[in-house]
Amino acid sequence: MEAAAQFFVESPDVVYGPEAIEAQYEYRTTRVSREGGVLKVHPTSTRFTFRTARQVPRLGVMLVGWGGNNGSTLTAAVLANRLRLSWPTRSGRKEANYYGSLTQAGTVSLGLDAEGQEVFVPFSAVLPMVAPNDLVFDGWDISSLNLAEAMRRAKVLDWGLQEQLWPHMEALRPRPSVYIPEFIAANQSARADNLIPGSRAQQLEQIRRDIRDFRSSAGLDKVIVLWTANTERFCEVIPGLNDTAENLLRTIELGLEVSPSTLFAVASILEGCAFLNGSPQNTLVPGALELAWQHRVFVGGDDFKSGQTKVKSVLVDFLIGSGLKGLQLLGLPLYPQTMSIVSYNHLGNNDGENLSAPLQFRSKEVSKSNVVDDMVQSNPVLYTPGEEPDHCVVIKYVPYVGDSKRALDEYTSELMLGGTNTLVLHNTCEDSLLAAPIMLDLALLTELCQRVSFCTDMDPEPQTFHPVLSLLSFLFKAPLVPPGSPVVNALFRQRSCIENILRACVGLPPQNHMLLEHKME
Ligand code: NAI
Ligand code: DG6
Repeated sequence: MEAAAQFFVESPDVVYGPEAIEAQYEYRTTRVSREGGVLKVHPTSTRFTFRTARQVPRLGVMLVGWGGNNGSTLTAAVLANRLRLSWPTRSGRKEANYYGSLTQAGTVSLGLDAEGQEVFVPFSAVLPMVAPNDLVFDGWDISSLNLAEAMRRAKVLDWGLQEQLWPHMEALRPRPSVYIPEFIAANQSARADNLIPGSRAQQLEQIRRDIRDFRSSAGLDKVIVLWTANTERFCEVIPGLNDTAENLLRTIELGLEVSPSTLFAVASILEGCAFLNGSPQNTLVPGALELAWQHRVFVGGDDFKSGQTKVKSVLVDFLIGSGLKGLQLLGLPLYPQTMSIVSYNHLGNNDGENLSAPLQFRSKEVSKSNVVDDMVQSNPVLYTPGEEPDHCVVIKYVPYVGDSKRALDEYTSELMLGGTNTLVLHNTCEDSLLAAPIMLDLALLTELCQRVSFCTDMDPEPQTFHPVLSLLSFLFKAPLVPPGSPVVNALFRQRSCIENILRACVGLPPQNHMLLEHKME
């Protein structure tokens, strides 16, 4: 099936062939060297050829934790859109949509029209992408409830929508999964009634069989596996155990310590399926990353960046970015010099209950806290090396509020001449309705990246993106990046990365927001 092309780039550098779009692209950047205390900046240019296969596959997504709030909500959202459902609520009739999805509800500016006005198209129109309504879902859960019952347990969707979805979701039943009690909170044990028996090696084989079975029985071209199961505790990286691909595979063979999420990552990689980790724990241990590298399979993580952290990665960028502007003007550290960030939230869903255990909370605390690091490090004038803002993260479990998470944030920064600048935010939202569109974007963008290859004038051998798919950083709290690559948390830098790489694939220059056309007489 071919996605409708909604625009064409008319340029000698871009060829729309029957199988692929090929674009010649000049990547202009800079290289910086330090010479005798002076920074020397050298503009550089590399010629790329991007090739994007136009045929979109029939794509299957397997969710680990399918019967959870996120899993059932994403499945419901795609069904509701596919069936064009609408339902009454006390504030009027609502219709299914994909709000919150960058690819489906975000736009890209193509340029100015004859009247000097910007022309926007949806992200999904830039390159051929799988249509979300065409996705096929399957997955695993340690809880045996079918997806209709899981949707009811989640208490996320309006009743009128649940009623319409029920017959469509009732037939969907999660496959049995791997339960190792010590990795998730003890309060989860009552759910665990749908388990794969046997040794770790047998469990790995079963997961691999499940993937193959889904691929063939649903007639799929591709499968992507997404972990949206409970947050696990971190696992220790131990030489000989999980530090290399060989050691990790031996560990599984011998039945030594491996987390369920790592087992799923290994199974996916061995089946040639991209694996994405939506939870904070270190699923992709060095051995799993090496395995992905060996098999040239995409992996991405960690921890969906949905609400509070998304705002944090905008606000801290704003605060520190504003400080940099003052410095450039006046040459003195003015605004803000130091800072404290306090993020509190309470929620009452099963995720909240699991996170009420100390080790699982710790995994989440780490991913929620690291998110300001790059912004702090980007401003060595405000922050000396090693200096950090005070940053405190609190999560409380309050069953009554269910999936409706409350997030309260306080940002305190210093103004010039001893002033204090305090910002306070209160956000209430259905947590899973924020997460579901992010899961969708992860699957669609990962699949698109699988169809992109490129070569350069220096290296004519076609290659694909690095198996650690850092292009997905916009969607993760603690983005995984290839070794030695800078981690970017600032939200709009992350968005620009996706936008500009997609533009490059159709031979368009990076979005520069200069609008010079409107700055001339
Ligand atoms: P949930 O608790 O409702 O769902 C998790 C599901 O995973 C449950 O149905 C549980 O039975 C199942 N499960 C646990 N261990 C499993 C295993 N080994 N194999 C298969 N299934 C297993 O949680 P929710 O709200 O759906 O969140 C899922 C994950 O996404 C959590 O780790 C959460 O921290 C993370 N997350 C959620 C965000 C949100 O906004 N909702 C944002 C960022 C991350
Ligand atoms: C409480 O913090 C539960 C968590 O699972 C979060 O809801 C989730 O990680 C989303 O966090 P954030 O910071 O992106 O809103």
